[in-house]
Amino acid sequence: MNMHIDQAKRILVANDRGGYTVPTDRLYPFQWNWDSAFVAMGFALYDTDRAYRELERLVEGQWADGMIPHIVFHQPSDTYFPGPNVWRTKHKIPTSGITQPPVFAIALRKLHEAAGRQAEARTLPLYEAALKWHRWWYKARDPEGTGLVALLHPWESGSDNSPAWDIALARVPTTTDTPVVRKDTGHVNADMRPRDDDYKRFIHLVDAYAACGWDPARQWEKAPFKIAEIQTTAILLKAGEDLAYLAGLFGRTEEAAEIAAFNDRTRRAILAQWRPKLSRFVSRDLISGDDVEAATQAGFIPLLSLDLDTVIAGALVTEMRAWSKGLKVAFPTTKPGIAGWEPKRYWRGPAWAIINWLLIDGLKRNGHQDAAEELRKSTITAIETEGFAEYFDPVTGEGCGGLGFSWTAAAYMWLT
Ligand code: 9WN
Repeated sequence: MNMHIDQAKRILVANDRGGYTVPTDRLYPFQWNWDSAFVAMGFALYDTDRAYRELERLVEGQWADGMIPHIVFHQPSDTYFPGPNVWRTKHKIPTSGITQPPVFAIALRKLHEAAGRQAEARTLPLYEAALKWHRWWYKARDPEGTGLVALLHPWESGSDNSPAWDIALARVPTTTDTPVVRKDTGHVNADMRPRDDDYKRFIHLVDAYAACGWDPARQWEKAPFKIAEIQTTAILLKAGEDLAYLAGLFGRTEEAAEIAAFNDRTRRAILAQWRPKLSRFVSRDLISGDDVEAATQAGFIPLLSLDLDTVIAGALVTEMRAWSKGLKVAFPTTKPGIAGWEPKRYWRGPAWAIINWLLIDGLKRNGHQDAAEELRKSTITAIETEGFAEYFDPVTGEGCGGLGFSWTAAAYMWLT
C-alpha cells in the first residue's frame, strides 16, 4: 500500500475522539462542520460505518430550527478560543451559534453510494437532517428569496480572514463585551494566523448575535456583516443536487421537487454573479449593495455546481492558470501579487487541499480534465513532500498551520 495512505489513515485514528474527528490536536479540539463532511468522504473509501458515525455525531448538534452549527463542543477543552461560554447558545450539547459551508449532503450521497443498498436505514435520518438544514439556509439566510445565501460571520465561510471580507469587516467595530484571549497563536506561528483586529471583529459579531438570543430573524435585522456569498452558495447547490438525488432514490417525490426548486433558483442567481471583466463570479455585500471584487478562490467554486458554457468555463480556467503561474503549489486562495496577498497567512494566499478538491471536481464537471489533473498532481506532491499540513505556502511549498490535519488526510485519500 502507498505509505502516505497508511499515514493518512493513522492521522484519522489519532484525531478520533469517539466517533468524531477533530481537525487537528489542540489547535482545534472539537468537531467542526465542514471538516467532518470531508473526513466522512475519506472514511467512505474504506470504513463506511465510521463515515456514518462522523455525520451522525455532527447531527447531534443540530438545532431545532435546522441549523447545523459550525462547532459541536462534545467535550470540554481549554486549548481553543472562543469556547462554549463565549457562544452562550444554550443548546443541550454546547455548540457555536453560526454555521459553515454545507458539504454535508455531498458527503452523504458519496457515503450512501459506497455503503450500498443495505445502508438506506442509516442514510435516511441523515438525509432528513440535511433537508432541514437546507430549508434553514433558504429561510434564515435568504429571506428575500434571491437564490443566494448570506453569511453573517466570516467564520461561516470557512475562509475566515479572506481578503474578500476586508471591506465589509472594516465596518465592524473592534470593541467587544467578551475579552479576546487568543489560544491559536500559542499553537502556531502568529504570522500564519488572522490578526488581532480580525479577532476583535469576529468576537464583536459573536457578542452582537448572542444579544439577539441567536434568533435568525433578529440577527438578520441587526447584522453588521451580511454577505450573499458565492462559494457557500455554490456548495449549497452541489449539495442540493445530491440531496435531490437521494430524495428521488427514497421515493420522496414532493421533497425532491422542493429541493429542485431551490436548486433552479440558486443556479440562476449564481449565473447572474458572473463578471466577464474579472473572469470570476462575485459575492454581494448586502449592507453596501456592492459586488465583492476581491480576487479570491471563491470566484471559481461555481465550477462545482454549474454546467457552464464553454466561454465562461474557458475564461475561468485561463484565469486560474494565470494565478498559478510560477507557483510551487496551486491553487492560491488569493491572487498572487495583489495588495492583501500574504502567502503564509491563512486564507490570504495559501493553497488548501480541500479547496483544490472542490475545484478539481468542478473542473472535471466542466470538461477541463487537464486542468483538473494539474491541480490534483500539485496537491498530491505538496502533501507527499511536506506532510499533512493544514495548508501550504504556494510560493515555497512549505506546509503551514496545524500538522497531522484530518481534512488534508481525507483529501489525499480521495485524490490519489
Ligand atoms: C474557526 C477547523 C476550522 C476550519 C476553517 C478554518 C479554521 C476556525 C479557527 O479552522 O477556522 O472556525 O479558529 O480558525 O478557517 O475553515 O473549518 O479546521
